[in-house]
Amino acid sequence: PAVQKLIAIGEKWKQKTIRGFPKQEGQGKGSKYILCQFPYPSGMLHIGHLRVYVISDSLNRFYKQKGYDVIHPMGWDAFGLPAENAAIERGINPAIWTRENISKMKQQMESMLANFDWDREIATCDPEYYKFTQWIFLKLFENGLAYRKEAEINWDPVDKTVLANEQVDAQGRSWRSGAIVEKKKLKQWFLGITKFAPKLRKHLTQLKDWPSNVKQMQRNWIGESLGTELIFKVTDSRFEDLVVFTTRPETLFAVQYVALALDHPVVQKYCETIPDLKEFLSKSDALPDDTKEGFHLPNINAVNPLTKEEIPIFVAPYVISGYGSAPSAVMGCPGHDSRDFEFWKQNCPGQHIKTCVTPFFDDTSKLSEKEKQELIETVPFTSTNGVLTKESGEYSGVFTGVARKSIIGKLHTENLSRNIVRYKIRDWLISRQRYWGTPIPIIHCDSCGPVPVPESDLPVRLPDIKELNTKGNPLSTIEEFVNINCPSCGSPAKRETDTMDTFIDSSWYYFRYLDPNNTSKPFDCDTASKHMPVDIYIGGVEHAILHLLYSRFIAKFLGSINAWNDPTGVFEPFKKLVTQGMVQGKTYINPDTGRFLMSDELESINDSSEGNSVIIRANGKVPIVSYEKMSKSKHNGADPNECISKHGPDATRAHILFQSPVADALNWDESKIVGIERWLQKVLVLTKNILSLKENLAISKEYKTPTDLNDAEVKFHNDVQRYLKSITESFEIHISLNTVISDYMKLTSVLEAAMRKGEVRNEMMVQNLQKLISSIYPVVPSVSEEAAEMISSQMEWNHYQWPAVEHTTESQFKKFQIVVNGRVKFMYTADKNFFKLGRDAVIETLMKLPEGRMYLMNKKIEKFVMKYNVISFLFHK
Ligand code: ANZ
Ligand code: ZN
Repeated sequence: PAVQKLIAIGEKWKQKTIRGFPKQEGQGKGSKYILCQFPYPSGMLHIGHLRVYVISDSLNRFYKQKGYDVIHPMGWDAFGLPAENAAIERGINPAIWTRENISKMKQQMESMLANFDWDREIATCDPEYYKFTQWIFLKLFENGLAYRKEAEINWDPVDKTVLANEQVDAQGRSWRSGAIVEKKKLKQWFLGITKFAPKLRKHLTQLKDWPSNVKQMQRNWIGESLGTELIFKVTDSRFEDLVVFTTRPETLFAVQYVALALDHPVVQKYCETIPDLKEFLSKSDALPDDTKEGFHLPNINAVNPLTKEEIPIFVAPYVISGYGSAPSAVMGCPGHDSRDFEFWKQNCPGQHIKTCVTPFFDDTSKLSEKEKQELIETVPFTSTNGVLTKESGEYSGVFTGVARKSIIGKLHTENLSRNIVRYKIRDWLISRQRYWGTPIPIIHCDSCGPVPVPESDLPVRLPDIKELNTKGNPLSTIEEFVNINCPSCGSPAKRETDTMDTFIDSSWYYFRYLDPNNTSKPFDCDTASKHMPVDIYIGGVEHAILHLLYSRFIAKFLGSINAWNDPTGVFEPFKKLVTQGMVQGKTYINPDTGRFLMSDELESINDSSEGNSVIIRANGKVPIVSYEKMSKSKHNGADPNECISKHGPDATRAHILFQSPVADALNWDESKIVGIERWLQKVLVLTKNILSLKENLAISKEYKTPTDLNDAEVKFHNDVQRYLKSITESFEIHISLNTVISDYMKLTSVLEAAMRKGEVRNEMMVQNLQKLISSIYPVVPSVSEEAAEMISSQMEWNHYQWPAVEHTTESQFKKFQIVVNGRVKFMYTADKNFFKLGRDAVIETLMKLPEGRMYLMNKKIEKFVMKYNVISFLFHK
């Protein structure tokens, strides 16, 4: 019944809470842009969504109560494969499927009482939106940042489309379908993100409010290395010099070969004359990335620029191509690099390994002689710190760092070296051979080449299709779509039929929210500049690289074409980033078979020692229990709708925040929600009880905490302030929402205890009850409204205002120790300014007390001292 009440309260206040409350007048704190990552409209809100939206909605309501103009929008990342696949399965248009899902998910967001600015709602599949995705593409094209080239690409054989590098995991699998990605050569569209690599890298240091692990992931992905290009001349004059990239020029004395990437021009040239090489190349495509296969190029050697020694040249798939500006080549140093070491062992087995760097031990080294010797004998010795050996000519005995600089300098004067910064990141491949995405606004003309669609012809609409029945790109089969005249010369031409990666749609949506109805521009410059960057961005850590890197790139690009202004000049889109941890489900495994068990295969038993435990129904055994990422196959999913309908929206919201810190993984355990339900009931009962206090109930709006507090009131007042301060800071500074909930509970208990003991005056009880009810509003809005309704029926107050944290006070009273001849004889509680009465008045007052008469009467005072809380008498014996 108590739980029923919470559900009913949720229902009663649903409309009011999702609409939110009117702007708090006269506070003028400015605006706050609080954004959570928008969902893909799959049709089902899952528990991970619920977690992000509870976090962002709580912050939204908190800042509104504080008097900010909060922007808290919601929309739909609506293009993408699942819609297309679902449409193929069901034989309907993906647009219809998507729309239906959007309306279902909107309802689910409403049942969790999420308060979003629905007047800013966008869906990336709306022509009004993708018109401007296309506009951005055209601007990129205009600036040389969108181009088409033949490239070896990642092909997902299941979804039959190309993937960006960022969308292939370390095991070579598609991030979406999980299929092993194949390599193919195709003409594709790319965006020039590498041009922004230096800024994307550098500005990471300015993102003070981003989690460091996300910044580290981006740093690794961008992969800046400060290195040197060295020139190796070759002994065959038909070829140009080889340029190798190295971060370790001081290892030149131990270089034993040069290795070329498969697509190096020298390799391509040799290929024409050596059939074996051709065969090597064709089979190399299938080799894993860490392969140490090699092909020795005959009749040609490279010349070490420092020692002038001639060394062999290999073709080696482990040299990554297209990485950096020059064609890829490395100098192979088996003695100091593990990859080179493996390569050498495989291709030149048994041959000598050169070294030129040896460890250096200073006096403070803690290593034993044995350990030192072991380190000296380690091959390869890969540390960048050490000294050069006697094999290193004039550099022998010199520290690696010093030798590096000096070798670079020497070779530089001979035009054989130059310092460069190189980035690992590649340009962003955005072509997708699918229907449900933003059409690329380009027309291919035989005489003019790729011609941009004129801005006035945007959007290039996706042709309406009744049904999609094959995978692959249906646009190329629609004649009316494909055939068009060239906007430049008028002759018959063909439209581009690739659509864009959906990550482009989501790379600028936060701008569109600020000006969602603009029909002439993606967004107004002044409006965007006023509200950007987003103050708090909340989302999953799985987007650490993909979405967040793309968004940073596009925001910077839009800044570079003056689409928005940023006085700091960095054009970073997200000021503070909150990455919420994954929600994991309780998983039961049969210990014998390793099979995941469904809930109806399990049975609860009451084991008195351990509380509730679970056994497998079929065999009575105890299953293995763990928490894992929720998935259908593990039968460990939790349904947010079910939780809301069983426990009400507020308990669900508070429970999800209480279970773990926002950044940590959350092990979903619904049984623990009872603690939250009890707390919410306590709040309602407490409200009722305080309101039933008879006297002095109706406090005026101007009621201030009185100054004549007794000890109990002082403690009560100070406890309340302490928790309020902690709650405020948890929202404002730490975003520590689990502590907010525990502070709510403690605050409630403070009021409850005071109520029970009756030591605090009624007005103060009511005043601080109001503070409690206002402060819980961000997380549990319907219970807060319910309690506020009860209070407001008796007095006027604004529960939407965040309660001010008052100063803590000291007691008006103090306990004094009365000391006679060095011993404490009794205590006396008096106004803390009791001393100020002066010696005679103090003594007179004390003499009136029974204890005073007993210890102080008829004695001759030798000495009298008042200090701190001690009143000391020395009597003559
Ligand atoms: C000689 C050397 C000696 C190297 C040594 C390392 C250790 P980071 O810092 O990760 O960028 N390298 C250069 N280009 C490469 C390519 N296209 N494919 C594969 N490897 C390549 O690594 C820079 C080092 O990676 C470079 O320094 C080069 O090997 C290798 F004891 O040059 B080094
Ligand atoms: Zn033309």
